[in-house]
Amino acid sequence: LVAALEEVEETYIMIKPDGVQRGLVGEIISRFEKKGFLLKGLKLFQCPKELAEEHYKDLKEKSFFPKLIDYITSGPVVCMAWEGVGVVASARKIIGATNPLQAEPGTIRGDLAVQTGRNVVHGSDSYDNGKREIVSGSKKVKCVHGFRLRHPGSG
Ligand code: RTP
Repeated sequence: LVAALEEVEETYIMIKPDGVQRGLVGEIISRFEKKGFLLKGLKLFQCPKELAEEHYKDLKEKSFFPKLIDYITSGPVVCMAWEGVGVVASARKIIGATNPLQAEPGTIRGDLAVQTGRNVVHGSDSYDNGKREIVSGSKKVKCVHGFRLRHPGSG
């Protein structure tokens, strides 16, 4: 477990249309920056329906799936790749529970949202899904990767 926590990982974070429309982009980016993670790529992007369906393909059978696709495609999203030790699990903690009313105060959803269907941000739930989402982003969206930042203190 300790070894896993020390591994440098990447995760895919997406500010959803309500986050962009409500002017929360700076606030959300700031929370990841202040924690000490590295922003590796960023793009403002209008997600086409097909890519939204691919991104949420695991939820295809859910009754809320059509609404979810309408929501995600309702305006531009901000696609980002963030790098750091343990960033996948840590980002999920920073984001908070899926239902913002159950998310702890201090988390993004706990502080900034009230509805599950308007929960302002997405974070990959595993390292593998992060890779898949970043690759799908960079291939189809050209949203992330392609440059590296130096870690603080690496000289
Ligand atoms: P995300 O993928 O967006 O980071 O969210 P999550 O892992 O916390 O939650 P997940 O179960 O993967 O659901 C993805 C998104 O679907 C919407 N949702 N609506 N009952 C509902 O109406 C409902 N349940 C989920 C939310 O926008 C959720 O973030």
